[in-house]
Amino acid sequence: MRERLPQITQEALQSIQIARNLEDLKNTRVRFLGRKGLLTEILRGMGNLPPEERPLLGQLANASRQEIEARLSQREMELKEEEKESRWKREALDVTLPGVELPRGHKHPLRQVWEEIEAIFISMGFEVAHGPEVETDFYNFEALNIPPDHPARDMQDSFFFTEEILLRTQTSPVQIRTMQARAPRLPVKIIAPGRVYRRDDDATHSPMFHQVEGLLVDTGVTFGDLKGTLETFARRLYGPGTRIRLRPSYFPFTEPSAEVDVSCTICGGQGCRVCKGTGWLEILGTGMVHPGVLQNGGYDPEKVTGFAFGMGIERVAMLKYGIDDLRHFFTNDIRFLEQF
Ligand code: 2NM
Repeated sequence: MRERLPQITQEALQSIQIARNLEDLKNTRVRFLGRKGLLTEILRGMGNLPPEERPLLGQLANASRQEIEARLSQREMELKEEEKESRWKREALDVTLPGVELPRGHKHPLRQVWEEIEAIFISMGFEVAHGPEVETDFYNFEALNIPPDHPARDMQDSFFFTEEILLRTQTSPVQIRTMQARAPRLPVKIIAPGRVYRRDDDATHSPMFHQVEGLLVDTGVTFGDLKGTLETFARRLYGPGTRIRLRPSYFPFTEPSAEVDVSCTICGGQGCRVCKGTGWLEILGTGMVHPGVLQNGGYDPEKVTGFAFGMGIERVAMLKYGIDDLRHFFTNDIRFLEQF
């Protein structure tokens, strides 16, 4: 037994030294100091020794036990410290690492063009007006001088909720509502951008699309004001070299009426695929506001005149970027959208 004791002590100290974690250490403690541990067995076995040998062996065994206990708690502290250290390393926030880059979105091309058009007219002193998308027959048609037998009123052309209520087919009802709210104050100088709805669906027509309409009512407004305003607009939108031309046309709510062409934004007027060889692109409808429409808005057509115009935002965007199919705007294919 006297030989076994130093041997067991050495084994225990070695086992403590090589313990890699607290679990190892706990097993070591059990193996040597536990109820059936090696050192415990020696102490128990002392009963079988001659009485004169007991005190010395008891002393030695206790000394061993104390040394093992001391080394165990020292090693335990070391291992706890190591585990804390490695947990810090695992969980620490390294502020020098590059951040996670989030994909950045941007405005839809139609919204970009919408805001560009708005900014140009705002810079010329126009205010932006809004109104409901669900309209009455009165504001959408009647007040705009669109007669009851006009084809636009047909179920084929508009979305009706009832005979009287429909989705607006243009933003002109906003102009009537604004005039009525303002009359008789002057000037009325507004643009009305927004969604409009028509029963159309092909490469150049969508059942929902976007329009900007404009209206200027004041004393002494002339066709010259109309032309100068729209020429300024076209040059701001498409560049200073842009020319415009007016062709006679017809709208129920204006008289006289005209279509406005701009020199082709792709070829500059030489003739190409986009302008179909003509050198011109049609982008606007316009005219002097019909006296009956001014009257419906609450203004006296004997005292004031006005001009109005309207354009489709999809069409302006298609001509600006050379897009061949309007349905690209609504398919939401990211490969299309991220080009703008
Ligand atoms: C167009 C063309 C010509 C227009 C007329 C009015 C109103 F309400 F003042 F009568 N707003 N917008 C107008 C005139 C719209 O779109 C092609």
